[in-house]
Amino acid sequence: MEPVRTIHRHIHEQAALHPDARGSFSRLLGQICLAAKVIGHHVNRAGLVDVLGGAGLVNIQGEVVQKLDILANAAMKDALFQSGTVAALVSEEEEAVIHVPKGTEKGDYIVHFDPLDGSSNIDANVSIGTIFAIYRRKSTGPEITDEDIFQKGTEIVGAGYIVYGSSTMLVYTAGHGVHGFTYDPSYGEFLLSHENIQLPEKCKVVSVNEAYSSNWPAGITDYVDFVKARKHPRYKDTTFRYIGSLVADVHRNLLYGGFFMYPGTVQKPNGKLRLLYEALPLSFVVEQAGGTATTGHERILEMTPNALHQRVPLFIGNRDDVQLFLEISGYS
Ligand code: FDP
Repeated sequence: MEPVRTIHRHIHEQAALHPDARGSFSRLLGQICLAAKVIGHHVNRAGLVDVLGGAGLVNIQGEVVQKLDILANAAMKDALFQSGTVAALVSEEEEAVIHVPKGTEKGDYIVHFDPLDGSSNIDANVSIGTIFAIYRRKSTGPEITDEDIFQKGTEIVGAGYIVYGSSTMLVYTAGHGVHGFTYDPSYGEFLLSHENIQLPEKCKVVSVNEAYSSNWPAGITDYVDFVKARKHPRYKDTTFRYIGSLVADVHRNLLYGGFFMYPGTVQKPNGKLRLLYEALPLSFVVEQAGGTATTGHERILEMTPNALHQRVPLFIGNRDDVQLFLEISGYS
């Protein structure tokens, strides 16, 4: 029988790579696993209990809030506060920085998260996910400052996501490779299923919502047409697939090889995706897996964020495809 490797064992092995580790980062990751189990449980039971559909609210982004968004947000906050390791949180669902409640143990980490990405797909049973990035607090005073919240992606100490799909899978990196764990309901544990994920060389999939193509800035269509022509050796067997759940699109491309784009449009030059809890964590994961991510002008991980819910155009995936995109679109 194959030895069973749980995520908790893996986290402890990774912690051993940092001789000065005091266990709080491991505790934090452990609590994200707990939140993933709670959210996964509710996602799997959606339809059986009253958690599907809108909550009758609109969030700070002007988007309809789903009941599962609220539930996932609460699960992440509860789990992270219980860890006693966080100094502050940023969530897609909340307008302002979330401070640690009075009487709760504080720690040194700042966590940015999107509790349920792709939530407009929930009612159709399409894969959705949770995305997170972890930073170490910079300031030393009693108050959380902008310096703590608006760090560059190069300062990330851990990032990952959970996909609730045909199974629930947690993918994370703490800077030593990208590792994937599949939830085994009979053990109640995430078990190592994808060790050291590397982006495959080939470009199996290009993902983009072409509905916006008439409003794209010049150059984007040139690249998309170049792929469709299927003349370049990279694109002879490439297919277009767009789930419309960022986390699921990026996860599929990470496993199959590919390139995801969400460009800005003439009306919305920064596109739709959010820097802090969508683009930055996924860019960190994809870079760790050998890929890259850019706005078309700047490496995502080197951007200095200036607002909690800031949006950015995102071009993420295999290095060769990002390079070809930059050349053909004329962005480089
Ligand atoms: P959703 O609105 O369903 O939460 O940023 C949110 C997001 O989904 C991404 O997960 C997804 O990639 C994108 O929006 C889809 O937007 P479009 O429908 O405009 O393509």
